[in-house]
Amino acid sequence: MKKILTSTIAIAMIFAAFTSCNNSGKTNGQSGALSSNVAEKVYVAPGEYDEFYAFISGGYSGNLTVYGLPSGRMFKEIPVFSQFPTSGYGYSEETKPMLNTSHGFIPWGDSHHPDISQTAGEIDGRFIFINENNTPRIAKIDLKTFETTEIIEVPNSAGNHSSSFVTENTEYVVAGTRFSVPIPQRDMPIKEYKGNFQGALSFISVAPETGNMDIKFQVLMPGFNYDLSHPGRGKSHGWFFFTTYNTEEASTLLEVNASQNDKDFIAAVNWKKIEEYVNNGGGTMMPADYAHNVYDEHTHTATSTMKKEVRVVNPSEVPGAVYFLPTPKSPHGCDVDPSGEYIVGNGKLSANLTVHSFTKMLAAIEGEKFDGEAYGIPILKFEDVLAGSVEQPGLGPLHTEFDGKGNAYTTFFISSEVVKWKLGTWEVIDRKPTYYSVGHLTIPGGNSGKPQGKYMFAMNKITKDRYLPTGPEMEHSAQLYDISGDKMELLLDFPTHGEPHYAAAMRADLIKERSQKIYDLEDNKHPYAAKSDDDTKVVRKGNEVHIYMTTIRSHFSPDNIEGIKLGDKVYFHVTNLEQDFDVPHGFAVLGQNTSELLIMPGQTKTSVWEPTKVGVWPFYCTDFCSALHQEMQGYIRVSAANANTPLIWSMGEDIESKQFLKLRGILF
Ligand code: RUQ
Ligand code: CUA
Repeated sequence: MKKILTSTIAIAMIFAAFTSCNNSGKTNGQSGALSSNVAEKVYVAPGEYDEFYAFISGGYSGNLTVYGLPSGRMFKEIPVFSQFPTSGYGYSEETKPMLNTSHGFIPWGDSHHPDISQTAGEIDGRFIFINENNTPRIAKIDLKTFETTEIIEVPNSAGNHSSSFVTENTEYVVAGTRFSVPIPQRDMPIKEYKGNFQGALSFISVAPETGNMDIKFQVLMPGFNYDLSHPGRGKSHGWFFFTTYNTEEASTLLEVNASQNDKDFIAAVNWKKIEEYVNNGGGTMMPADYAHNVYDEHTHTATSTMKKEVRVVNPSEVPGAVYFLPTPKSPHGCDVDPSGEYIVGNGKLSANLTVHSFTKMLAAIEGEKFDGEAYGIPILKFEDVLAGSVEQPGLGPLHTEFDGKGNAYTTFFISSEVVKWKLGTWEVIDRKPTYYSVGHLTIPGGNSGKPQGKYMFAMNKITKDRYLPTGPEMEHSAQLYDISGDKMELLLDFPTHGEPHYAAAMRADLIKERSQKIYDLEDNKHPYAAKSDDDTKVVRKGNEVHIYMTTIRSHFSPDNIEGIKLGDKVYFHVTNLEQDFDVPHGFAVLGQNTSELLIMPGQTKTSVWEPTKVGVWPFYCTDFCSALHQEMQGYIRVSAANANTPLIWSMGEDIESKQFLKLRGILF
């Protein structure tokens, strides 16, 4: 016990020492950290476009934010795992099923690592995937619409952290578990963790045309913590690498107990081999509940299906498919260089940065040079797989990215810096401080065979004095560096939203050209769509009232509704008839227990209202859509439960239609 306490104190002191020394290293505008032409490098003139899109994880916001580089301007927040009143995502009847899980409706998520789809090892800009850590899920966002179109829950997983990275043809999006758990879940003593808990690594197939996700198989690994992962590429395509910590299999006080072993492992998984085994009927179907939620662009509606079983594979069933590469010391990031030869294990507590060689790994496997095994999985010898190490590059390495020109960039949390070093010679070329305590970094095209290395941005955990204070909470700060030269040059600070665990970025052209402007009204297959004012109606079915409503600048149809009674459940099905780019309408009614709706051109969305008071209640458009936006309103009358107010609806009877059209013609 005494030993444990002493080492806790020692670790705490190291952290304290480095954290405090960071703080004194602060620069300010006057200290000349930036050269004078820096402003030009990030200035995007009004009306001009940024060169890159950056998709930055929102962490505990559960969402994904979109930025432009080099300007650092935020363009959008895409709701993924959290309800989002700004658009009604997770509130509208159509999108609520997206947040369904085997634990019921979950309004929040913890998003971590976005990754863009690839074709032949290059970023293709079709989809972006992101993981939810807390209630394990993987989401897919369609980059045509910037909408979340699919979410699949990952059973047998817990703390879905070594996710969501894609293989070089997007064959799979891979999701590894951070916490090992009893599989299947059961009631058992926590102290019996060791040898009984397991870690699931899930390979989720992505259909080439549609992008539809399906869990192809899960590899059930020993009960370690699988922290991060990356696919092999080029020569190592077909393999996937996962860092592990807590190979001690401790269930308590991990800060000490999971730091005992001198080396943990990188697990190398030959997924092609396991895929072949599975395609030949290998593996076992085990019962498991997990939700698969799919959004249909034609009905504008999501459906949630509960799946009942999943295929699991034990590594011992497929000899030669899984190996352990010893890696010092509780490695976090697991990063593979663009050629696929080097696998970097960012050992958080290690003095050096370890790089393994894929070629050497294959040779060691071939020669069967093992250093024992763990739960039947062969352990390779450290010296046999080591490509080299960067000696004392900094303290607390977390993540590494590559520029495609033979250089690597590693973040160091404790010494608060990004260090540039050379692949193959392992020499440090440059180092730049970050403000402060950097976690991830991103180079556009980072996780691919062809990084688009011009910029790199660091995502920092502590902001402190970088901006005007905003109370005790400051948004995290990203810092943009020009990496086109030998030395990195700091260009810009910009705030992010939530906690930016990783980001994926790419050249803008590919996404920009394919970006969808409207939803085709003709193509709207929503069962409650009203495609013109003539289709509008109000239908009562028992105590359910369905209002088929349309919006167009600048009225609702119908805009006067009577005959609703207390105890009714009122469905406003609102179709936006506009067919112009960027003309959404909104909808809100007084007293509704949900968010507003924001309806895109050609789309139908539904808000449910259960009125609790008798009266005449206004509804209005929440998005300033035209000069007559303030006129875009209506009334709905609610009578007592036993009243016999007839159900009637109307729009514009008291205005001459000619005069009305003229008015619209003049104004728009
Ligand atoms: S992990 S530092 Cu999800 Cu590094 Cu964020
Ligand atoms: Cu429609 Cu404001």
